[in-house]
Amino acid sequence: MEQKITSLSKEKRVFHPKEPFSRRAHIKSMAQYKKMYNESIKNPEKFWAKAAEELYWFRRWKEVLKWKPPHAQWFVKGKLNMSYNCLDRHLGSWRRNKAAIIWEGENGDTATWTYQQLHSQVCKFANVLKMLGIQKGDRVCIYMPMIPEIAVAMLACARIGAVHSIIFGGFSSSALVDRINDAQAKLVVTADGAYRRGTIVKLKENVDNAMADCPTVENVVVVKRLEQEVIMHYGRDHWYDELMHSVDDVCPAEQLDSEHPLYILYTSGTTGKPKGILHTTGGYTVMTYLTTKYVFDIKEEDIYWCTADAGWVTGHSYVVYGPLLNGATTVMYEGAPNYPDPDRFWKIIDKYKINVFYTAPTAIRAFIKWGEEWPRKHKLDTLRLLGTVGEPINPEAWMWYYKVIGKGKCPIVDTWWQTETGAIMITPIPGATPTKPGTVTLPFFGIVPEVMTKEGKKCKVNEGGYLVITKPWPAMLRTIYKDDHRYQRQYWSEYPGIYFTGDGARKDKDGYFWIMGRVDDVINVSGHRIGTAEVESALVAHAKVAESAVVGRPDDLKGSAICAFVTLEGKYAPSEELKAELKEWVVKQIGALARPDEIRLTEALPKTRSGKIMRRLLREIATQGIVTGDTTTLEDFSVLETLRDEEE
Ligand code: 7RM
Repeated sequence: MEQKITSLSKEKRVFHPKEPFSRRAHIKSMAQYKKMYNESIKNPEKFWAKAAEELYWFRRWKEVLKWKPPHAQWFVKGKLNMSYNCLDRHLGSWRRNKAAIIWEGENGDTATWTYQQLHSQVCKFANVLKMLGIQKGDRVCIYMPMIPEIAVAMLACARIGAVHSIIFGGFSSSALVDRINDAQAKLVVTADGAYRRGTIVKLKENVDNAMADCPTVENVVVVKRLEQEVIMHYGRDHWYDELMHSVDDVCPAEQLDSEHPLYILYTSGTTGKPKGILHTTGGYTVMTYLTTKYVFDIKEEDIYWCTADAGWVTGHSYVVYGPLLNGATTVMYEGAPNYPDPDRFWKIIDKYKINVFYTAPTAIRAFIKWGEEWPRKHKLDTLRLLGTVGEPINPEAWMWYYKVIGKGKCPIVDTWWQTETGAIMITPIPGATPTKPGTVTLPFFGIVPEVMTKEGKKCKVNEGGYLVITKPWPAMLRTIYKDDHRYQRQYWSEYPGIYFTGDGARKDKDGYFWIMGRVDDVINVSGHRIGTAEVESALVAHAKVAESAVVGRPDDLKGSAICAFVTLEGKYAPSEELKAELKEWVVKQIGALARPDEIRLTEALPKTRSGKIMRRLLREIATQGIVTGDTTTLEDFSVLETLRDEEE
């Protein structure tokens, strides 16, 4: 059977970086990018060593890379500390008085923390952790809202060599139980609650419910965020503020081995129990530092905002670690994008004069649905660079972002990476790379991706296949926590010595990568394998469509039939005529092969907390009418009810 993925996309638009942007950028031209890239892959060890020298090491490494596939060690025998590099390194200069974190709560509370202030808090909390018996290597679970204290908790762990495991604040107690037990965490840091869409999320209550089944947890530290009565369990629970009063602000950063674990972050596999992705210190520090610098083109005076929650890898690498390593000012926002109104993000951008803005396609599609009038009410004139991550961005959403938010003058960096890769892997460099809507363009320095056939041959130009990474990179995951077999099977068994991403992709004539969606989601229509992204993009390009998710349903004749779930833009009503129109539209846009057999107009799509569409659940609905698989990572359960109701 044919194994390549058939590409149907016809996108042709190209946008060049504007001269004033390029002139001031770290990397100013394609020629410079190409020269640096070629050098970086000719001698990656030299390239990464040079980057590492921009950071502080207690002891220099002996060897840049030790690669025994599939296990890598980076900056072997080097000693460093992430927290030292994020904080102490800046205190010797004027940056000690620079804003490290600007925070806005959903309820309008605000706070600005300088590097010096953040350093003091981190040192104090590191002392608190030690006082509560946390030692180097112990696991600490963090279950908190987006408040500055979450960064304090992360950096305090990193300071003493404790391994943090952040669990997204939207997860339930049962998700907490699984993750805490897998990591054998000794301590939980939480808050009495969080604000979300004007209501209260009872974080502490969820922790309490989990505790009966978490025998390894000895202490729970509770940050006071709300005026909520919570039950404090004597001997186990402690108020953060009280503990912070009882310690001083001197805590030398542990000199940690480069391969000392920094954090575990659980991601749900398509099936089975969540995988604890393990990241270590040296390589991750170097690569999040360098990608932030070049991809977001960070300038000393920039105010940078990544909207991700810290419970997602994007929050780890590009809200906290990457920006602080660069001495940048990072903005944190606690709440929802549409609270109290759908222009909250645009208000925040104007209020803090944000320069660099990084968000997800799911958010952009929601803004489109809510209407242009919301961003139009705001100036947005401080923005100079936009970014996106998390899913393929449909060209229509890209164009909207470019025109309505960027006013046609901000480059867009569409960054491809994964929890497993730790840092951005394929991305435009904003002052250099001409962009095209819908492509993640070219590899970052030192990264060698490829598109391969099932048999391990390089695909031809525009031939869809499997996206792989052929060389180790500094921020790569080291293993799946306590399950190295699964690590080897999951990522390294498809092609020996080559990292399997699980994404489908093609490379165009310019060498640009186009992500076609997860290979698990590929639909086989009459022997042609079709990626979800292109059919969805064709639907989203229709004026009445806000969002769509396409799945395959078994079909006797064709193998799979295409079933498209579609949400309409606010002002349009569902009808049979519209369904027929959409089917014809797809045929016109990309061809008869992709004609949806069925269109289901729906109010909402099921998504993960980071906004990724859960096609697996839609597949179950399209096939069996009900969902039987795991739904712990689903953001909003009512969506499943709606999908079922709409069917009747
Ligand atoms: C950072 C993050 C990883 C998966 C990945 C892709 C998809 C991420 C893009 C993208 C197209 C992008 N980590 N993905 N970025 N697809 N274009 N720019 O999202 O572990 O949560 O997810 O997300 O399928 O494999 S993640």
